[in-house]
Amino acid sequence: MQETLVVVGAAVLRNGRVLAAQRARPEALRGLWEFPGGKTDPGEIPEAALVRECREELGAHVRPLERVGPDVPLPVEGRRAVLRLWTAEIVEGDPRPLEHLALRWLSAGELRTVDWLSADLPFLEAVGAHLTHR
Ligand code: 9L3
Ligand code: MG
Repeated sequence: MQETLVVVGAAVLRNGRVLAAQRARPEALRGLWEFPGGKTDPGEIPEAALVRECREELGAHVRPLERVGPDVPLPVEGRRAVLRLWTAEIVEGDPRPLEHLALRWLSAGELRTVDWLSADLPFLEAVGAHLTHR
């Protein structure tokens, strides 16, 4: 049986806000918001994938801080996969939407004002605990 694919996501924190990213593709997910990240490569440590994906997608160097919540099952291209989330901080650079339509920095009060991918919804409560209210 094929191994479970780990998709990593980063709840990038800065000044009491978290970074949300609006997907451009695939068409079915276009316009929906997510924590940036993506699939681990074969043999790649998940934390390394998180750093690589944030560099590719945001043009910034981030550092994972701590795991947020349990893995969320998520089918990817017919494979068994999970979404695994970390909080993260920026080490260098200012995130830019290199592969997304837009980026937003959300406070706790704004966290539920964007239309999240369903896989990311179970993490919102735990992420919100890291944010300031406004
Ligand atoms: N996905 C869901 N939530 C996220 C991320 C980073 C990814 N926070 C889903 C969307 C895709 C799959 O995982 O179906 C792979 O993500 P990507 O490699 O296309 O970013
Ligand atoms: Mg991605």
